[in-house]
Amino acid sequence: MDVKAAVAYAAGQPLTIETVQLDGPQAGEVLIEVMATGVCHTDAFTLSGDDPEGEFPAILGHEGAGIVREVGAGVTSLKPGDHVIPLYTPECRECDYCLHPKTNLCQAIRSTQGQGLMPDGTSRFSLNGKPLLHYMGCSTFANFTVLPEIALAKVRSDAPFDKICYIGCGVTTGVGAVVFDAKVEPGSNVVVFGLGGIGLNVIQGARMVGANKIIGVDLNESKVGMAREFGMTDFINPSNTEDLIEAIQDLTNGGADYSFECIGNVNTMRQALECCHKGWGESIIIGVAGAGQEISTRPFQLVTGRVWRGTAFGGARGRTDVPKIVDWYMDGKIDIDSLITHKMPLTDINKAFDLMHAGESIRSVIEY
Ligand code: NAD
Ligand code: DAO
Ligand code: ZN
Ligand code: ZN
Repeated sequence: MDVKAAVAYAAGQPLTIETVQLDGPQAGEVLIEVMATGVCHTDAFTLSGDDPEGEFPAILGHEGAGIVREVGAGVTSLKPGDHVIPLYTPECRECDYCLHPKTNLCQAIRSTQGQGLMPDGTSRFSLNGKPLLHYMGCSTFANFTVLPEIALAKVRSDAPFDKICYIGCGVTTGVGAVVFDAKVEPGSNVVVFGLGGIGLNVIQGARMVGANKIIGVDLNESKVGMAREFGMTDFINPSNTEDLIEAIQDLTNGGADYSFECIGNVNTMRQALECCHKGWGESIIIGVAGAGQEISTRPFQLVTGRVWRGTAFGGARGRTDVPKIVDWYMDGKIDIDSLITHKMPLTDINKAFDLMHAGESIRSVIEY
């Protein structure tokens, strides 16, 4: 079938709106109509050329929501009409990773997904007979896409697509890091480095679980108002603060119980570890640093009980946890609406990247 897509032909170039061809679902696959998609920093990272896994030409986008239109042979858990959120971290419920209680990193389709291909090693998208690559297994910058059944979370049908698409990445990454990975206990003191689309979701996750202090750290003071609305209790601008670690220790009676790095900067990753409480503080890296960058600290920081760890997709097992997060949104436990600062049609998608680079948006959503 013909579908409308924003094609990334090469790193560093704007996306081009094209009519491309999409083959129907093979065995174990599902055709969905994408109703809305967020534009995330990771799309921009790949488009910039800094992503070592980034391959072109490709159809980017990984933060979508849509409706099942056709299922391939053997698909049992989904049917046409079901509402779904694509999962760049699938959940097969059978691989060693899915069966291990400590990870959400299902590996069932990892190698082909990393190459921009479906599990059978081919692409469903093409233009003038030449294949176009899939992206993060999702390719939501097209109004129809095909995914494996294990990479779709079935969600309730009364949830608005233009909001729940954000659960496909940013919301789940931030809220999930608090709830599923760190498992922050009520009364904990939490520090959040970076008050962007991820950090704000960490803040509302921390508020939801009953954290005590939620301290935000950012260089940009314009982020403060929204962060307070989401639950931030204290704010520190490192550029006005002589000793950031000491300032955090003063506010938290010795250090954070949990810190979250939501920037992707190796220097703030170090600060996030070192602001943790001696003996038990845990620092969780969410930000993705540039290719080839390395983190460092004095090993004594770890010897004395601080813990350094990271999270992908908030530790969520997508088919199991994403429907729960949709319920949290529909029950008013988390706010998504205020974070969707811009909406536009696919034809304006390059504006979404411009707004992101200018720091003017939290999330832009494309509605098909
Ligand atoms: P964003 O640009 O919206 O927010 C980053 C914030 O950090 C901004 O408010 C900025 O002012 C602030 N900042 C920048 N440099 C700073 C510094 N030196 N000190 C203090 N504050 C600083 O980005 P985002 O969309 O929130 O994404 C954050 C990171 O999370 C990115 O690296 C992204 O790739 C990553 N990410 C990770 C996952 C995952 O699963 N681990 C998923 C999605 C996104
Ligand atoms: O299983 O080896 C693996 C890779 C899992 C990829 C997880 C992606 C994590 C963060 C990238 C940013 C997401 C938008
Ligand atoms: Zn698996
Ligand atoms: Zn993302």
